[in-house]
Amino acid sequence: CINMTQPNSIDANQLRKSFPIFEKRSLIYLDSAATSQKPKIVIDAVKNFYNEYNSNVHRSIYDISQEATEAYETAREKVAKFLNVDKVDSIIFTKGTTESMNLIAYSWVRHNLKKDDEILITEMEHHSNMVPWQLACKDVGAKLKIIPFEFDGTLKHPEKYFSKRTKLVSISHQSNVFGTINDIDKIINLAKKYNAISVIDAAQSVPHFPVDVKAIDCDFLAFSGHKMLGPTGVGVLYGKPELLENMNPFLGGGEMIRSVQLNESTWNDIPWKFEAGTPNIAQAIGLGVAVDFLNEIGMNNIHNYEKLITDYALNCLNEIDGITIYGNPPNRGGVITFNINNIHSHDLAQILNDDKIAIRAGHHCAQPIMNKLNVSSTARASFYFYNTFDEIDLLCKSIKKAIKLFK
Ligand code: 7TS
Repeated sequence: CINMTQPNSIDANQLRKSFPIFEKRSLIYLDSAATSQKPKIVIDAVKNFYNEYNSNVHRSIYDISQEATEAYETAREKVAKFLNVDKVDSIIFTKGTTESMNLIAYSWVRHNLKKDDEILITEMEHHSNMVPWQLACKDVGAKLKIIPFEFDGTLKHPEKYFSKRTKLVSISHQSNVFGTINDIDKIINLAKKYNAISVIDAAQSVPHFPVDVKAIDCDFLAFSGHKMLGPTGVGVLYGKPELLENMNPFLGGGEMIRSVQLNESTWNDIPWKFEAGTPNIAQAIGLGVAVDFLNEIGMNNIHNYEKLITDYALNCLNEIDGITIYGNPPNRGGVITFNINNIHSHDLAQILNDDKIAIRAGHHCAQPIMNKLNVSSTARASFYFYNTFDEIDLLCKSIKKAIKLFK
């Protein structure tokens, strides 16, 4: 492998010390696209909530309930600031990207689309940015149109797929298979030109590089807390306030109402109109602390470091005989999907696991990509700022060992 030194802005070995899991076990964790590891301060924030001020939010005047409400709403403010969003009430806490997409599909699409309208997605979407639209299209008689990907993992001429019937376009900011950072500015501009709503699946982008919602000016943006150092069970839907205000609620129940009579009800203001029931309080507070941690490191530093470690990994992996790396997008993040000749990805993952290396094997919730690549499954290594260049060397060494075993 070529010699590369780490930039001074990120010291992965030092940062790893903030993550208890790396202290407790020998682990080369290369599956951060599935979920990231959690720093101690996030785990402690969740623990402290339950130990010290566990109570429900938005409903009681006693001290700990006020504290819980304040911490929960502060987390929302932190997320808004992180995204450069002025209006905090445009940040809705959901369970994750999947729920955020379903919220749009139920509360916007099913009320605004009719027969023969079109929703536009791409062929490289995660199932959670595909299936909710399939279901909604079926319900309203709309059509789902697909922008195909090229084998280099990019999208060519997306403008060809827009029409005056396009009412919503939803696209991943960064692919969880190819690592492609898609040109969302182009897509959002096309959406504006065609008067369509733009939705950004930011599950793989917000954790890894600065995302300025004001600058990109999309209508909706969704991501998951657990991929950005936060707990599972909390995610975000950003929506333009004027859209959210005119949308019907998604789930009905407590919290989301203003008044309830026996036969009808009125709705709370945004964002609470979309947060029915007791929310994931500890998790949202944990996400706020994760945002603090990311800010401290600096999203630009994270992005630059991941670019270096990904280039390094690509160089090392490309030297391996019999490897196929899927996609070669010019603008990419830290996700590399590949196969090794004559070794099933599950067998490879098993052998790597013996060396304490965690990679993902399977379809990565993107079966249409696998179908087009004509494979049933692939191996995937994905990186975060806590991965070291040494770990990449060990990954390549372990893959070479697997090749020898299967000879
Ligand atoms: N969108 C993208 C681009 C994703 O990568 C994922 C999860 C989701 C949406 C769904 O997120 P969730 O938190 O609601 O589940 N991606 C992966 C993955 O690549 N491996 O495991 C989960």
